Amino acid sequence: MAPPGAESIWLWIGTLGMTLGMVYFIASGWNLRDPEQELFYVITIFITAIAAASYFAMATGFGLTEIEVAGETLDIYWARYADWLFTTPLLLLDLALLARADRNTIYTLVGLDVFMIATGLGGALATAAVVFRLTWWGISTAALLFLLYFLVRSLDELSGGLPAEVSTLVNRLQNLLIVLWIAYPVVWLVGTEGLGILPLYWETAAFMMLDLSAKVGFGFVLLRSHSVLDAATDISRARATAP
Ligand SMILES: *C/C=C(C)/C=C/C=C(C)/C=C/C1=C(C)CCCC1(C)C
Repeated sequence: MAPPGAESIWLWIGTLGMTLGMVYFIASGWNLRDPEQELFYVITIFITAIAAASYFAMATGFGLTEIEVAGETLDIYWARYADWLFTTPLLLLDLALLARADRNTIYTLVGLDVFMIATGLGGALATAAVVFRLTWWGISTAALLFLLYFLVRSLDELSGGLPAEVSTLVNRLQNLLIVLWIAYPVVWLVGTEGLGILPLYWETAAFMMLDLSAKVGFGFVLLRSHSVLDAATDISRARATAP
């Protein structure tokens, strides 16, 4: 455990942003009675709750550790990975449920995702040599690229069977997810974990803005239209009652 430096300002903003997002989603889903729509709220509320707790842990120095690589001491916020390990599968679940993906598709997405975060953590904590850290980064990034390829392919197949407004929303969320998620390995690579071009202060700011967009922004786009969620959940009810 080490005290966080000047970057803690971004971690407090992250804590506040995630908490406000969570409160907003709780309030806007409060009177919902449809269990299928409720599920989207429950998942999205958990995403922001986990992230708020993780940001609080980082801001107060609990989520921070110091490791030594090639004679240099690095501040590593390990709590990020604990957060991402749970929140990224939940984000994929939100999108997969909206697109009515089958179980195998969901398991494959979650499996690739957990592998990606776990190997990313390997890269953050490996101390033997910088080249090994970068190798972990390469493995994790390969998993991300495969995950995104698989996601696009699966959603493309599914979108034909969805009402137009639902497939538009799936598409929008998918594009948002791709753009934001691809930025993570870039920030990591140029940041303190990788090549050390971007100082910890700005790296922390970049991850905070990405996290807020990928969680609160994503949740907002997903949940803002009840009529689309109605259409998304209606088809399953129609299917369930079909002979
Ligand atoms: C809310 C948090 C989100 C959406 C986090 C997403 C994180 C990633 C897509 C991280 C990917 C990484 C790699 C592909 C390479 C190595 C390091 C990581 C973990 C930053």
